Amino acid sequence: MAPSLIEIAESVTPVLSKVQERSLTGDWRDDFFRDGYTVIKNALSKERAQQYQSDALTWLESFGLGFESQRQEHMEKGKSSSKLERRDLWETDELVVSFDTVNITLPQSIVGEYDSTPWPHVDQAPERRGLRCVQGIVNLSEAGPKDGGLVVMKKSAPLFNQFFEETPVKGPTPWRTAKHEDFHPFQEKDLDWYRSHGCELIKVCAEPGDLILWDSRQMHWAQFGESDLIRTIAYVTYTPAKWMSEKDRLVKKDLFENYETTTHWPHTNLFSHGKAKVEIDGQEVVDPLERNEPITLPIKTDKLLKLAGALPY
Ligand SMILES: O=C(O)CCC(=O)C(=O)O
Ligand SMILES: [Fe+2]
Repeated sequence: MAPSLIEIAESVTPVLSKVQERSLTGDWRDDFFRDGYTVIKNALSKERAQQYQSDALTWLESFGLGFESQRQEHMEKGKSSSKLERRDLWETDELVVSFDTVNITLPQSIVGEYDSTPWPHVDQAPERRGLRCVQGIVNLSEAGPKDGGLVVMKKSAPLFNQFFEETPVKGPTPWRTAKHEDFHPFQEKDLDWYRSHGCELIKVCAEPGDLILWDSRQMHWAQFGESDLIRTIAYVTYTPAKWMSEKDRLVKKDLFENYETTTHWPHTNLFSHGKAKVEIDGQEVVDPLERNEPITLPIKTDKLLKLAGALPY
């Protein structure tokens, strides 16, 4: 039987004591450390979030696949003014950012019935102990109770070690080869284990412009919506640049220069997703609609290059 535990190469050991041993701060961090997730209201103004959503949908239209005609009737409306809020989780400004995706989930009225089976998982390898990554969703559309959105097992993150000690990973772990080192899928019975340890499932509700943060050790999944709304979000994660080895920085620099996406992790677990593929005449080929560079090229400021790992701090 294949070994189940993998060697996680961490040439740079994150220093987390300051973050983990913090006393109460009276802000969103208290909720985050207690519950394993939090929603920061108005990280972006609603107007700005809606503009980003509009840009994302314009991008989708650019493939000319017929989405243009359906767009207008599904667009959200609503206006409010709000302030930009920025707080620090890692107590440093020297951060690196993930190259993750924008998620545009079209409603069933456009794409037909979803396969909406829950897929509870964590995005941190069981061998990687402690708080190492905090995932983020910048919400660009409404996420109400009936809209698509994130589901979390509240308070599960701090039970990560205990769970894997009591339930060691056995047998082959094929997902580890799927361009993602940091992932573990759960089984139905595992939800009961967490529930019996005081956790509960929460559908995270948020408005356009809100930032959802969750610990990568927290059980979660994306739930499809029943509404007619186009779920539009950006996955954004930041971690301290000093956690990234020079070897990983060079991998990241290469991914950046080739406009590639990778995983939720900014400083490690850097795998290219490769080109989008389609099947033509029974052959898997690069999608003819795949682009080698984005329509809008990034403005390569010093700050951006450092966040991308292309320049060291
Ligand atoms: O889209 C979501 O709500 C969560 C998807 C997910 O599992 C993730 O981003 O790690
Ligand atoms: Fe996930």
